[in-house]
Amino acid sequence: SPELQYPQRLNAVAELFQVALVRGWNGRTALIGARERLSYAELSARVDRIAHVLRHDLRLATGNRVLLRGANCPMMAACILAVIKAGCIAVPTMPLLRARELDTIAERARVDAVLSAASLRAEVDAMARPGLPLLLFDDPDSPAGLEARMAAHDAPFAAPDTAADDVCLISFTSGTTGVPKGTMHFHRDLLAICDCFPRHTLRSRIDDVFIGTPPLAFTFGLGGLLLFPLRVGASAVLIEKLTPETLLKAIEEQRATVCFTAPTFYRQMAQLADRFDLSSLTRSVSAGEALPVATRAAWKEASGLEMIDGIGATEMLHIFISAAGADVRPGATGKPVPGYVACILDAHGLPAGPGVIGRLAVKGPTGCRYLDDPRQRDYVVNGWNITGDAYEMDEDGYFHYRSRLDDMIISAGYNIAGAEVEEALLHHPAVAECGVVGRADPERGQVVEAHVVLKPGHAASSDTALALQEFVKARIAPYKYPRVVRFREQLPRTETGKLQRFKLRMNEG
Ligand code: 3UK
Repeated sequence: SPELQYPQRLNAVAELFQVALVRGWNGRTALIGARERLSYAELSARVDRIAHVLRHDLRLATGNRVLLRGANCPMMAACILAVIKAGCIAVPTMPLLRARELDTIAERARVDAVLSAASLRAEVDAMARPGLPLLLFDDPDSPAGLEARMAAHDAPFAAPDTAADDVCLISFTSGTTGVPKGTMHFHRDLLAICDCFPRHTLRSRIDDVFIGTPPLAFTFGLGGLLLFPLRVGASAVLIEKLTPETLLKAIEEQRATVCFTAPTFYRQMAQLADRFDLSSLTRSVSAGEALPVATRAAWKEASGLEMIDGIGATEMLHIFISAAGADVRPGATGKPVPGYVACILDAHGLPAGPGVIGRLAVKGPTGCRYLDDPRQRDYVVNGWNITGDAYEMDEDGYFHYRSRLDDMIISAGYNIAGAEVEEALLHHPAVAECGVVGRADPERGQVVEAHVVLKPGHAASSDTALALQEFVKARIAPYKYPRVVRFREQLPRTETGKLQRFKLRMNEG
């Protein structure tokens, strides 16, 4: 589409701030953190000063890679933007990663320097990389810290000349199994995601206040809590310590209008929502995992809002199938976001019509470019990105999630999608959360096993287990019911809110 054409020479961050300047947004609020609030002009000046430090003090060159580490806050946001504006490549990492995981990333991405929040330096110090330049931020009293060095430089900073298809971001997948995969994205990709989902589906506006949970190191958060708001002159609230309660409180206090988080967070918030004023919210976006109809209904009941479900992937940078408002069909993720096309591939790798469960394949302005990884040839086939999800299309072109391809449970010859059993269980009044996996079984190959967290006041007894089994049998085809029910205090999840099914299968977490 014509609006996705960008100049051949492009720096995505310079472009965002240039547009902000020309449109007169400089006095508007860009970022709201716990301790500070930055206007577009202030954020732009800070980004420029940090870029000077990177090029001048750290002597970084165009294309050098900078590992970033910090919780969601304005300074972390400014650092990511500065690395990109400096013509370098941002390699953001999740705050909870440990030294060994950081080492793997530093090695695979061949990073040239590290920018870290002072509070998270312990794991950086423990990395086995002597001589790797390290600069700490949020450490204002240290004479060697980033803030002290910034004081020696003035805005403006002129971005070095880069091509629209120069890499500016290497984002690592959370990877539930195996070595993490680095995905490369171009300057133009950062603008393209702003001009697809938020423009056509979310319909972001200048007076929006974005808020939510995904880390900026996760592309869901980088888009939703930084790039999308900056693209339209809106503001973003960045919160370091998040619980369902603190997010609800922040929505109320900041009068947030757009919320980004994962399904389980919405489910937990729904239970507490009556104590907060959520009248400012006009859209809530759910991504990261399949959105159960029961969760959609609970959040609608609590907030009055019809959620915007969207499937995205680190490989694709952001959301590519979604639906909002009157287009929502509960149970379906939606239709391809304008700019993207999608289809279902059958067992022979051919496009399948409605009613066939197959591999989801997508194409659009963004796509998978793994960093030196043989799995590239599995993800991109004939120009289609194969996300690893089993999906089904209906007669009206809506895409329905079924399961991760490698999580499909095969029991006594039947294919059973764990998500369908989870969906059924979530409608039971005693169930707070659940995860359904296949457990190896000598007779059936696999049996369906449910891991259930009960709501307060319900007993983890064999009677409850039986009641849940009967409940599922009455809602969906009886052969899908969980033959094994295990009660847990909580479910193992990643920092991005995804259930770690492999831990359920190993009975961990
Ligand atoms: C799953 C969903 C059903 C799906 C992401 C929005 O989650 C993101 O990226 P990841 O690389 O994981 C990708 C995989 O997660 N998934 C995500 N959203 C949905 N499944 N319904 C959904 N709505 O298996 C996908 O292949 O961690 C999400 C934006 C940016 C992202 N990186």
